[in-house]
Amino acid sequence: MSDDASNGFTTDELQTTDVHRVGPTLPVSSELAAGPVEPPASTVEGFIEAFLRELNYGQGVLLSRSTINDQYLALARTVREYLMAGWLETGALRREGDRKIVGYLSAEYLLGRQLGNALLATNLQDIAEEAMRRCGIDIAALRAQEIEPGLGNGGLGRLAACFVDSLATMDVPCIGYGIRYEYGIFRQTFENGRQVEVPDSWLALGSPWEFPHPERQVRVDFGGHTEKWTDDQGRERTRWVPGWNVLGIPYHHMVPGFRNGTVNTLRLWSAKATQAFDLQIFNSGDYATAVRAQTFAENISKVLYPEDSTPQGKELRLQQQYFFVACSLHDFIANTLPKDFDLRQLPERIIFQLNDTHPVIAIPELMRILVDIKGFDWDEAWDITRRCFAYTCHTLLPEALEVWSVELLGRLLPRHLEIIYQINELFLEEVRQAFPGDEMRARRMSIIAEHPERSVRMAYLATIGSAKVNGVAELQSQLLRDKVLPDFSEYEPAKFTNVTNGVTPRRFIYLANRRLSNLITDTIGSEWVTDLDRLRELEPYADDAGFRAEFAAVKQANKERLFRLLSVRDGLELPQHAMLDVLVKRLHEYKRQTLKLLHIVSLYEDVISGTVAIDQVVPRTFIFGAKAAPGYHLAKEIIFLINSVAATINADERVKGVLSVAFPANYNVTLAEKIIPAADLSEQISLAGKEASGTGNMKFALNGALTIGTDDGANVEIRQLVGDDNFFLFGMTEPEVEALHARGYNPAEYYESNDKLQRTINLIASGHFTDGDRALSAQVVDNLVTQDPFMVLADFQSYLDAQARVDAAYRDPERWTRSAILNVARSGFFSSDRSMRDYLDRIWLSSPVE
Ligand code: 26V
Repeated sequence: MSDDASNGFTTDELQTTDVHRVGPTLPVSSELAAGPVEPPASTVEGFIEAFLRELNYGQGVLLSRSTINDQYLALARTVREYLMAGWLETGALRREGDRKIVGYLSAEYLLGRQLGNALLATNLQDIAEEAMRRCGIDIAALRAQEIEPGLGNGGLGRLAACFVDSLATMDVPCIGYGIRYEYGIFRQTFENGRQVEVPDSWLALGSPWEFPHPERQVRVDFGGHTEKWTDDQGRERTRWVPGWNVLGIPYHHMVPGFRNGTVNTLRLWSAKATQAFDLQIFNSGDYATAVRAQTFAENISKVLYPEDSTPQGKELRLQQQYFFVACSLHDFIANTLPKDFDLRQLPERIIFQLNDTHPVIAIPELMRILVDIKGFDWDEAWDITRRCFAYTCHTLLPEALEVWSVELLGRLLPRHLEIIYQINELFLEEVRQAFPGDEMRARRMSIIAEHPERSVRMAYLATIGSAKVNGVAELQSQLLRDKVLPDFSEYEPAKFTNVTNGVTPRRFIYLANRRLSNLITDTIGSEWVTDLDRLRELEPYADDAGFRAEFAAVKQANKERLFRLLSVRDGLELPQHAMLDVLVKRLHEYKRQTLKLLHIVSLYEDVISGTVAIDQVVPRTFIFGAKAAPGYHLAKEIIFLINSVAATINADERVKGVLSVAFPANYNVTLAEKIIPAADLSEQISLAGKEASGTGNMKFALNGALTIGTDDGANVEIRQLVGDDNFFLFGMTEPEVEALHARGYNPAEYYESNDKLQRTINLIASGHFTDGDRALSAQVVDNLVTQDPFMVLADFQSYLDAQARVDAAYRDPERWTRSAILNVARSGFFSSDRSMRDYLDRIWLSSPVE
């Protein structure tokens, strides 16, 4: 990017790439060609014609010679055509209008499969199915061909995907910015019960949903040093003299709204070596080094980091963060804003929402653009910058808060480090003025931490540089204010707010649960799809025996669909009529998969020890789904133990058909869409005060599962809405957890004093599930009995008691179904459309627009 001085404050000197602008701009309608951008006719015949054209002329094959993959690609491109006019139009309206745009900055987007969603958005499901049938193709086989873009780890990435869906559906202008990882979250396989990671080559068979734009490349600098210089007005300025650079190539994805014609854009950046860089080395004759250098540059977007809780301080990760942020800011300022845009108006045109701290380097980057390149005075630049950003914090775990060592940051981004120091100095001056003599406070609030090494606290930088800071559920937002950022919330209380997470009903009800959708629509009409509060109208039907029977039949059919899938996919044969008890989420100690395991083993132990007769046990099938970060040793031991317990219980004739455990490998969005609609019981059992929100919990409730859960994250709000009678609460509250910590928690006391707990743990420790090899369960067992950092043993009895209440409720099918219906009817609040309205009202429109 150019670093020359400028007099004006407009966008034009950032115009360093090859974007070709046609001007003066024509009205959108006259720019749309009559031919190819006009969607094919929305008839079966029109669809077949477009499909065959794609197959023949796009894919280059005849139908009779085509593979399933050919057919899938042609089908995807056909559906794309129907979205194209809307996409072009939406883009033009965004550029020409003066509405404030949301720039969602997220290192992760866990999108899930695209075909079904595109068919849904265009209302082409039935037409496409019939068209394929007439071509002799089973559309289900084509759907199954798609590898989901798994460009995220879990909740945070999936939330970003739900949010962009809602914004498009609500016709809010939004550009989602992120990274086009060549490899997304790893594919999980099990070998002898142990997790083995396989690279996720999601691009291998072609990627019909993305549009590369190499001509819109952006250069991103790294390294080097800074220099002072004096401009022609005699002001001392700084310029960054970078050491190396890479190119960012944008890949565009369509984000269609639900049948409203709006198609927003997701812009994902891919790294490429710069030519200049190559040539220099190639010319020196060192071919091998040149190729290595190229690989080095392209490594930046090669792979998603699969850790989602403990920052490793990896250099490549910081490179990823700056890479996509620099590309995105540049893209917006130079290519999206009009050429002569007055940057003093920037906060009126854009709000960059920071999805956790991963994109926070955008704050000093915007300062650098404004001060170093555009020649703004610091104060004015800072005033603009602070109004362009808002920050969402997604965690409460102290170890998940990102910090970057000053050494690394200064080496990779020397100018940004200077800017951060300057921001910090001026901010701490303000704090000292507000709290004279309170030097400890200033030290606590410093962006720079001194121990264990000098480093930059990204959450502090985000808070200081943003107009608003939000948590993702009521409880977490409160704890954020009280425990994580107390000094900041005391200093600027109005900055802090809550926006409870939500999920998109399009994917997680309509697409995932067609049977339930049809039942709901037949009962209350179809408005609920974009107005989820309408689900309330189902409440009276909870007391209608006929409706309950239909509802129960939907659940049963979903279970059977799941079992068919698990049989083919994983070779699992599960009983048809058992309670489906589901725990699916990333594997983490705080989420307490081990607590679920103890419950299962205790039920099993009751039977094999003769304490409980088998015919007294409510039949249950337990489903686990969980990936562990590859470097998270204990999490991987827990996975092995779950698989060991599953193998033993499933093979034991004494509990056959009554207790079954399934752990299908590679839990992802695609599998979630099959599991969640089939679930009876949703397990949300984190230690209170640890799960920021959870979003799986919402998906289950909306699909008619009852929750057994702690008072944590959004569980609190789910329980308040569905009512205590329809939610199984257990465990300590967050203040009780704190109090126990303060007293000194000793898990051994619980082990010693609870006979059932002791028998359960002893059975695991005995090697019963590990072919007699005690060592194979020792790490998990020892950790529980001696450390138990997330107080599994302390909540064990309460959990068992709640599970007994679950059994009692399940024995009464009418009562259970009634509760399940009320869960659906009362969970409309958890639509991500509502979350988006909250962001709009409380955060994005907080500065004047329109
Ligand atoms: C953190 C880190 C730390 C550095 C290493 C790489 C990495 C990658 C991702 C993250 C994000 C962790 C935070 C997160 O995923 N939080 C989850 O956000 C969900 C959406 O708000 C929320 O429902 C979950 O409760 C919360 O755990």
